[in-house]
Amino acid sequence: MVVSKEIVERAETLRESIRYHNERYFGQDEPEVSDAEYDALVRELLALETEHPEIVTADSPTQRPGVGTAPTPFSEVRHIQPMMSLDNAFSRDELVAWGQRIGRLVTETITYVGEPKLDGLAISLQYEDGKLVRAATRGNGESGEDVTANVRTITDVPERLTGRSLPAVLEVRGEVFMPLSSFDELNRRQGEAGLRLFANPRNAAAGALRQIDPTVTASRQLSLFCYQPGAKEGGPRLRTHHETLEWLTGLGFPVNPHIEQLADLDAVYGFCTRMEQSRHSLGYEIDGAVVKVDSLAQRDEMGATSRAPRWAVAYKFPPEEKTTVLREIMVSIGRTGRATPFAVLEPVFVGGSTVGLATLHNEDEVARKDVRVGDTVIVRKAGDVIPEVVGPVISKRKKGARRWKFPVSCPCELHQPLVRLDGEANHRCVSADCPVQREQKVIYFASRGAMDIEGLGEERVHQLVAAELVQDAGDLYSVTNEQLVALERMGEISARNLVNGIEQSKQQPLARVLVGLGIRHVGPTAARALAVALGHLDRIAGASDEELEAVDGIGPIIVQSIRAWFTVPTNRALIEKLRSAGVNLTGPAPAQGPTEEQTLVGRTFVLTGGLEAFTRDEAAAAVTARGGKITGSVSKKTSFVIVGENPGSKQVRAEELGVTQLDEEGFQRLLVEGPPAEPEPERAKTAKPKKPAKAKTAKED
Ligand code: D41
Repeated sequence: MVVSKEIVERAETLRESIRYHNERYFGQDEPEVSDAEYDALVRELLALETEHPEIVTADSPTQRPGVGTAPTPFSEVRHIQPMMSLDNAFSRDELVAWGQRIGRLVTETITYVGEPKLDGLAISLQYEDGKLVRAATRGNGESGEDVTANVRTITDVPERLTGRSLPAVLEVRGEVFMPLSSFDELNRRQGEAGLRLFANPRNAAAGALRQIDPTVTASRQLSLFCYQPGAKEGGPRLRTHHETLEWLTGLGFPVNPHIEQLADLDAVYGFCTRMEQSRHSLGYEIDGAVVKVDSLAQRDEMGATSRAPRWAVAYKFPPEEKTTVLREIMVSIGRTGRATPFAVLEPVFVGGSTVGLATLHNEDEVARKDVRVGDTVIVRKAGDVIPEVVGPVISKRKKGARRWKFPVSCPCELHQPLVRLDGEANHRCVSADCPVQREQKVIYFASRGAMDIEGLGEERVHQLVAAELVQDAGDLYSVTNEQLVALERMGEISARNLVNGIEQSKQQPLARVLVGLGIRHVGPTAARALAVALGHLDRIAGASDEELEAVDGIGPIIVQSIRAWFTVPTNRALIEKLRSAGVNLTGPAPAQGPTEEQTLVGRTFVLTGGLEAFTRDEAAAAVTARGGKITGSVSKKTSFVIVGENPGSKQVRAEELGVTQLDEEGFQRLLVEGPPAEPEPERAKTAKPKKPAKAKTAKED
């Protein structure tokens, strides 16, 4: 049967838009269509291809694993025994403290077992009468997903156990991972087929395990190492962990050959450092070492907390550092005109993703680090998320490399002067007309901590401003569907979604509008307090200093800043635009305000010095509301130290340990915008700053 031209063409159109949305979703983390709309495209294509198999092309997204998968096609299984997690230690001190703590819980001397900590996915394998009956992911520890069919394709996983006296029921835990050779091979194939590359082996392994089609999992070449029996009925009596591992080996389970018995804490630390030194020669990724008490009787005595056993600890390697070449130092202009220097790097894979850009904070920071264009520099991920240049490798400096000078004018087309006022750390572009500032203001207005307008990210705003459709946030509300469709890379669906997103944002509570206005020092906390206390934007604008200062958490500096903002004519004009567009200007936020996005999970903060817009409690509340933690003292574990006025010894400590410091503005940004998205490797490769904000500075300045 000959397939009509229309069908062939329709299929190709669908493929093109699916690829496009994949790129938005995965590559840029900025989807333009809802999941439902995306699914509809995939379903239509699948239907066409199923009906006419001859039109399937090798590069069709349907041939790509993962596309069209329902959110979770795997059924949930409860683990017979919960799969606990691991407590962490980040330094020799913390490791020793752990050893001493558990030493007090038992009378006999403790011996240990050290294991490489694989950076993969924990899995539970269940055997009945020696036969594999089920495999499940760890999930939340209580229950995971049934991935039996896929796990059966992993050649390391024994289908049948060998040896005598097999337990009737045996559950074994281990880590599924993707060896680097498989990872490289997979990305080579992905690249050849013009498909998205995986950012790291762990993501690739996770993707491979969650395939609908087990033959795809099989082609991804996963591996397994086991480390722990769970539920067990029958089998030998075991007294130690090393005996247990030998027994598991005898049954046919793969056990990591680098596991060692260790006599004391010195030996434990020695093992950890050896592992760190050999981490890049193992053929798979590890992110630390797991240290466990060997004696099972002692383990029983020590017991567990609600989440983790006391008898084991994960020693996490310090953040990985790599060297690369600093190609260029450029300056980006923020919404307040602040000029931030940043490094353009030869892209380098570090801390789990490719880094091409890194902030250099301000002039003094560049001078302190003395990084120069052309230098070989050390790069790492601060707080596990923010790329950072640690410093230059002086021995590799080229002759004639010159100290960097802060550019004298703004990189925007107006080239207005950048000035650094006395007593300030930052340069600012003082022009009220600076188009880059305007653009940044609109980006901030639309960002998720402010008006949260779906589909309106940096790229889109840039397009809108460049097309002169938008000068300030108020103009967003008069942009029409027709105007949007005329833009490049903007389809009908995207345009419609964007118009809807903008329309919906009119209903956002006053506190979000206030944040979106970008008044200095008025972040989410102050904004909410103002909205609750005064109830309408006009009342805030018209309030006396006394009235404003009477609001909880609002001090003279914020009052002054609010005052200053409302006197600027363009700001007043913005408010009038918002008003006539019908944007909600009344408060307060519903008593049970929107819960914050959990953008700071796993990050630890320490506060030092006074902040303008927050009391200590408010700053702490802002962090914890987003899933982060506040602690009292700085350690290597600390992700960020927030440095206010007159900071104390904690800042010194942060300096010593190389913990990233954030000033109040940086902290506000982190709260509103969340940690920066990780660039995908193929995007970062170009490392071309896409915004004019990051336009090249005149080096000859
Ligand atoms: O290599 C690993 N990633 C690893 C993970 C390991 N070698 N041992 C582990 N041991 C445990 C306990 C002590 C709780 C049985 C683990 C994990 N747990 C683990 N993996 C993911 C969450 C917990």
